[in-house]
Amino acid sequence: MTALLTIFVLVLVAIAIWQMTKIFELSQVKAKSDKGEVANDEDNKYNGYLMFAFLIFIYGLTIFSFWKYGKFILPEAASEHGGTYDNLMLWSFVIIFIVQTLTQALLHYFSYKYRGRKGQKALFYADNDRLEFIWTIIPVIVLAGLILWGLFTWTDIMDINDEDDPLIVELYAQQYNWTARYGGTDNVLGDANVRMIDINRANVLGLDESDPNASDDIIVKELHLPVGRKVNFKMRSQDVLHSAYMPHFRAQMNCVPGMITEFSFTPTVTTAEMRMKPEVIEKVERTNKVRAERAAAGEPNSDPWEFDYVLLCNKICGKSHYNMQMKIIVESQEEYEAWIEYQQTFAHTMAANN
Ligand SMILES: [Cu+2]
Repeated sequence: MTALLTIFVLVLVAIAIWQMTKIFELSQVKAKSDKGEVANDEDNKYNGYLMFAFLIFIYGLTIFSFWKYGKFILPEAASEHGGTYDNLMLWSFVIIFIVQTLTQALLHYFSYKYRGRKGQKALFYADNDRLEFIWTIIPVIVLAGLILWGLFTWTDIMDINDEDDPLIVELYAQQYNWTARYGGTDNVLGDANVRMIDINRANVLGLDESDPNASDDIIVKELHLPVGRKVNFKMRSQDVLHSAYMPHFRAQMNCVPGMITEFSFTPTVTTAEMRMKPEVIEKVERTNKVRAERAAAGEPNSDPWEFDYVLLCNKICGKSHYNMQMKIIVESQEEYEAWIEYQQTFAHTMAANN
């Protein structure tokens, strides 16, 4: 890697020297004659056509990207607020796309139309009130609309309250893994602080043993969520800034050392249901094809893959940041209860380690 970078830097230095020599040469010939160096009508026409060629190139690139990379977008949102969020995003992109397509066409067309021609003098246009009014008022209305819509959506999504009896789950981030904690039968998380972490006794999250709410807390390495029930997440970080990112639920919240941040959502699609969606089936097939090729070549990371929701870290928090993840399973209420029943409580873990 270092060798590659050194070669890259040397190539760049060589290009810089070559360019500088060219500039020096050009500055020398200027004095001799300015006949051959000034663009004539033929040159300008040629450049005008090149403008059109470039326009076709960027449109072509856009179509190519849609065709080639369109399949990499996330599947349909698996949370209650996800649809509203996706809608806002879709409309913002549609507007940007239309404006960009039109303005690029106009920009390149006018560059051609008003190319340099002998004897042609540019028209000086001081101002036009009506034109300026139109190109000011349209963006004002569109942008104000998008911002207001965004603000309402944001307020709606970020309204974290304890109505509808939400499930309380703590997401604990540290370099480089996630731990989840459930409130247990009382659905209340016990107090915790990094200063109370006791690795020897497996008190990995620093729970306060004297807090009665802590004894029935359940600490796990795999997040199980019952479908249709609101979940209030409380995030903590042990060391540096992390970010809890659950892309399929359109959720992300920073985890900041020394404070508790919150996010709330209601999962609407179970893992099993998600695995049956055509776009997910296609993605799994595509990925496993690549993995089969890797396996045939004897390369690592080639085990067949099955779709699962994930919690990822979305802040570059160190060298293994890329692999900081936890599996999320959305299931029926019964399946969730059956699972949680078999998890050890904090009091049990402490008793076992005493
Ligand atoms: Cu991280």
